[in-house]
Amino acid sequence: MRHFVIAGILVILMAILTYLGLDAIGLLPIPASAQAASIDWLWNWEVMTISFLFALIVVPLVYSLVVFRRKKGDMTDAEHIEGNTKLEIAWTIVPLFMVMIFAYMGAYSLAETRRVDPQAMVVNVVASQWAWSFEYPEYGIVTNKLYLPVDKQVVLKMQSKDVIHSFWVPEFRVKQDVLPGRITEYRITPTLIGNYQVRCAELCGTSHAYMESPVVVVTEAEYAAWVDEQVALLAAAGQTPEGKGEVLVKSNGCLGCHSIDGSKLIGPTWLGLFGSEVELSDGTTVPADEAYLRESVLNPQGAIVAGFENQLMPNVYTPLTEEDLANIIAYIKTLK
Ligand code: HEC
Ligand SMILES: [Cu+2]
Repeated sequence: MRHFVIAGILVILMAILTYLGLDAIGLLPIPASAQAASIDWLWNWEVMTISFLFALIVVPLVYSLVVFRRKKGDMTDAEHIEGNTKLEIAWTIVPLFMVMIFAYMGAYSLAETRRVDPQAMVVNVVASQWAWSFEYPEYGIVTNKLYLPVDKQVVLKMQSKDVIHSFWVPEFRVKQDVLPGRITEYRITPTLIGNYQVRCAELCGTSHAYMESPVVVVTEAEYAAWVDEQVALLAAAGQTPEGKGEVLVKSNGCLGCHSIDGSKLIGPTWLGLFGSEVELSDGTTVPADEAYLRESVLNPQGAIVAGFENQLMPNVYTPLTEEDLANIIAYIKTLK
């Protein structure tokens, strides 16, 4: 009996220490959505249970190893135990109930994250190898940064152009696959103003690791101002070829890989590209004229820019019309 009491106290101590230790590591990033609450609640109960089970197994094991060690010179056999029906029933029923309780908690938490607000705002998401593109259907805005107003539910209607991707903002907690040929929904209510990243959570090819885009949560007023600004830009853009080109490169996710400010992303920057001499991986140099830009988009596996890998630029832009291409080139020309 004495052993049970001591081991019992040690189990409780060990469970508390394990839980506090796991909690202190900060296994989850800060929660930034209303949906995070029920997920973190479930997660917390699971970590507590895991800590207790860990202690329940490890403490009696180590305790027995130390306390019931064979004494020197003791050659007698251990006591023979035939089994214990009560114990066996207990260790079948107790875990069964625990698993059932967790199943219920899991279902509750899932239902909480899917709670529908009929006022939710809609954003269409297109994933492609290896960029995200966001469309605000009410305004016709297309961008590669997801702007969201705080404390308002948004429903993302997501679709992939090629393989399976997965939309994941760790601070929002919820994760959802994005499939070709089918629209999947992702509901979230951001609760914390700040900058986040959406990252693809489904291995989708060579540059999967770089498939990230900014997610910006702002106040209601800042959001309205951003929408106005984008709508004005869009109206102005519709007038000129380079304006149309800018809209096209945003909606096709080009800016996920090409910067316009000189910084190096997955692909070369477009700043100062037109009219420059491009060094290719085979050591030759070509002038970046209209023909070269056109060829680079239609046949990315042709000439490869030195310092970049082949296969990284996707081969999916053939649906662009000649006019689209001319507009894109007109836009690239403006980036001096
Ligand atoms: C997934 C990343 C990615 C996307 C998306 C992408 N590109 Fe590229 N692009 C690259 C890489 C990497 C290179 C350099 C390797 C090569 O030449 O194929 C490149 C090269 C180019 C070049 C030649 C640049 C130079 O400096 O010589 C042009 C022009 C270009 N891309 C245009 C586009 C356009 C237009 C789009 C959108 C319709 C686009 N790219 C989308 C990755 C991408
Ligand atoms: Cu992906």
